[in-house]
Amino acid sequence: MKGLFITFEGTEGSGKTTQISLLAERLRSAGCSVRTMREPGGTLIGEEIRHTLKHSPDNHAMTAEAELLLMNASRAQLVREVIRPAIAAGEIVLCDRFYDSTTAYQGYGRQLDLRMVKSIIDVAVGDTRPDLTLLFLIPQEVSEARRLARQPTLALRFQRDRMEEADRGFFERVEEGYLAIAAAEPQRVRQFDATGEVAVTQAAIWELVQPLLARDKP
Ligand code: Z5A
Repeated sequence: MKGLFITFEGTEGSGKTTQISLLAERLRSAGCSVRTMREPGGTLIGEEIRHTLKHSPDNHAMTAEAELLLMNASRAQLVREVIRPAIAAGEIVLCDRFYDSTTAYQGYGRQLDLRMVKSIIDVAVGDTRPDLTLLFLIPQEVSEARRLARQPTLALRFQRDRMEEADRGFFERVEEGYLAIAAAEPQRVRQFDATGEVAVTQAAIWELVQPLLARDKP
């Protein structure tokens, strides 16, 4: 049986990580073989790239183009080393961010040419595309508050996060990008309000995922 590939998208602090772990637990209890991963990262090479992108003390001067290529270098490795083999083995792959993040953050947020962004993504992923993308929507203020709440933890580790240092206009453009992506591909990208209780979002996600599980059954 061919596996399933589900991606999770949205702005910072929208609850993706929390929900991935709950969904993985539920799927495993239902007897499914599940693989969870995050972008950028998910492989040894990808995690090194993640550090460079986010936390390296020397990354202040990174250009938007370098950022675009590094995100997709990490992705090219993850797709070939982990995602494709897992799908081929019939596993359910849950990925915290995938190429829609690049369109939203580097395309809309950094305002790089969208056609160029798309062509780089195409190189990184080839025909590996998600079966379903869950887009978590939360208001900017909630996202900002959750971002600020973890600053002390980062400071304790003597870390900073370059990606989170962008201004409000950047995050507003990211949100606009996500809405444009969802409007262009409503079948694949299912958006929902993620401001409610964790259990409410969890139930909404299960409604969307469950039909896909039955898909391959006779
Ligand atoms: N990026 C990019 O620019 N281009 C790309 O192509 C890719 C990524 C792939 C990755 O950051 C950064 O890279 C990201 C986009 C960029 N940057 N920015 N800026 P990351 O991997 O470190 O983090 P993230 O993906 O942005 O996720 P996150 O901020 O860690 O949040 P989350 O996973 O969506 O949420 P969470 O960790 O589950 O929850 C956040 C907090 O809220 C936590 O304390 C929870 O307990 C709480 N929470 C969760 N759900 C709820 C509800 N329902 N109510 C109340 N509180 C809740």
